[in-house]
Amino acid sequence: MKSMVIIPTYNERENIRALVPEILKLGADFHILIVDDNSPDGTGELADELSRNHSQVQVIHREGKAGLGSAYIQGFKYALKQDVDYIFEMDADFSHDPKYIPDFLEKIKDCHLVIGSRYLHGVSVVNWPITRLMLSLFASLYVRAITGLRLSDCTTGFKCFRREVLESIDLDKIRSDGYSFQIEVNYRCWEKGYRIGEVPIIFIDRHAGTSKMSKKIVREAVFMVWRLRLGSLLRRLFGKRR
Ligand SMILES: Nc1nc2c(ncn2[C@@H]2O[C@H](COP(=O)(O)OP(=O)(O)OP(=O)(O)O)[C@@H](O)[C@H]2O)c(=O)[nH]1
Ligand SMILES: [Mg+2]
Repeated sequence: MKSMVIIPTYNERENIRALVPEILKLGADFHILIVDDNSPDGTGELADELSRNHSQVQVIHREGKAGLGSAYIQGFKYALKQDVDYIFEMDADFSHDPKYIPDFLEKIKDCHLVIGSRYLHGVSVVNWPITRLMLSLFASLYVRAITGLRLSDCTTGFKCFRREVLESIDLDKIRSDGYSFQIEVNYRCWEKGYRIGEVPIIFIDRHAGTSKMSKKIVREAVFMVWRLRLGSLLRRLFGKRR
């Protein structure tokens, strides 16, 4: 079974230099797709060099910073054209340790989507300021309360999809970006009746580089959750097939 690990990057040069070899160590069945938004720190050039040296590494270059969500959508479309069974989402900054990838593959045997959860057995987040942790925990509670989505960690960006799940979702309809992108994708899978499994991960704050977290990302999520809820209510009212 082949996997493609999609890593969106913006200014992650030092991180991908170390991360790519870690993933390649997992074996020949692992392919890596880096989606770089013309990072000023030269991540794109380093990604090209890694791709020249390792046939398992591929790179998509985009013109400028266009957001995490659209980077993933482009990555998903690319991955679906390849001969791969599983498609991973993963951050470049070592918050997501590749050592957990085998746990995802074990779990996905009886699920359609597996998410790496920071809150499955208590809280397993290291080095985050308390405000950031509270925001993340609150986000999951908020999503659960409004949408009914029963996941311990609704905003995690460490995930593994069976290819058929992504094939069946209308990717062009997903427009959200930061936290909301993760919530929206989970919701779309859940409303289609797909089984979502969770594996525990220890999440460590970024190794290097700077954070892209912003108030705008939080605001987007606050409103997007209502859009999902209302959308599904309206579909039910007017009997439109999902
Ligand atoms: N291609 C692309 N990648 C992005 C963009 N924004 C963020 N990323 C990448 O998406 C991943 C997650 O972003 P992070 O900045 O780590 O987000 P976070 O984990 O919520 O916050 P911090 O770790 O505090 O920065 C990282 O690999 C980023 O480099 C973007 O606009 N385009
Ligand atoms: Mg991060």
